[in-house]
Amino acid sequence: MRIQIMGAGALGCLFGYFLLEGGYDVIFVARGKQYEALKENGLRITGIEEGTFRVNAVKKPENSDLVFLTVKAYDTLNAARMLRNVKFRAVCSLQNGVGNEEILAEFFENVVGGVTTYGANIAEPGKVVYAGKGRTILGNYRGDYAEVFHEVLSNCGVEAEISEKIEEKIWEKASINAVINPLTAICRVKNGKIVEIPELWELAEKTGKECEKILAEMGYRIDVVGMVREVALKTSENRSSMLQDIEKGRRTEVEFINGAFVKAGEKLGIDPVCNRILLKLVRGIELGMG
Ligand code: KPL
Repeated sequence: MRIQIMGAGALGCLFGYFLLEGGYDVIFVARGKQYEALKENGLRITGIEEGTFRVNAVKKPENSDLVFLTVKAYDTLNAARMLRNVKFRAVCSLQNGVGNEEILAEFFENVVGGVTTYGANIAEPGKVVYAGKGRTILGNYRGDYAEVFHEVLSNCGVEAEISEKIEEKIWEKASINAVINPLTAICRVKNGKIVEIPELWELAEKTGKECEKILAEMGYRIDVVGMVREVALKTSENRSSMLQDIEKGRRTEVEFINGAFVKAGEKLGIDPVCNRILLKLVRGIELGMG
């Protein structure tokens, strides 16, 4: 079976590696230096597991059976437009943020929503650090392919769960990111420091409670504060994806994370003070980078 990783960055390469280990024919769609490095030297994995692999790296998507989408949320529309030109049966998003599946569902019949807390960093182009084992949850957003993606991951030793409430799980993951990511990105600290530094934990709790309130209004009862604590401790040595983006001078996904809570809060009559401040601070850093 041919499986395509659309967006072979840190997380995309980690899942691509799992798929290679599971014996699948994997296509890595990447760009820039990452593409060059993957093509020239293959994929190097270090951290929890190690190995070097020759990989099929391409710049544009090709025909395949399945697609895992791991591009940044602000690139989803662009990726969907590129994928429209090739043939595949179904796409599964493993992205951060809210709204990706909605965009995909406008283009494709079989869309699986997914969230994962696996941690991965790019040490240098083509070299990915497998930093933390996580949980992966999949669910049908449009069509009926969640079971197929689940079986593929199981065959690779990646334990995933299937949820009938994938939208709730996407918001749940976004709430964890809404707390950990901007605080680590603004203060330039690893995830564990959120719990360790009292000043940061105070802000984490306030933001987490605000997310809980917004989610409750949407009908989701989620212990955001408890989950943030658990994930920050489990991935304590990880640099959040937003911190990595800021360190590399790249745009972040803050608008699809805190921005989504700001929009939802305003719509539901809850003033999203913490999310708005974090959104504006991260936007300030992004714009200040020039
Ligand atoms: O999803 C993550 C991210 O960095 O985007 C967490 C779970 C916070 C791990 O770093």
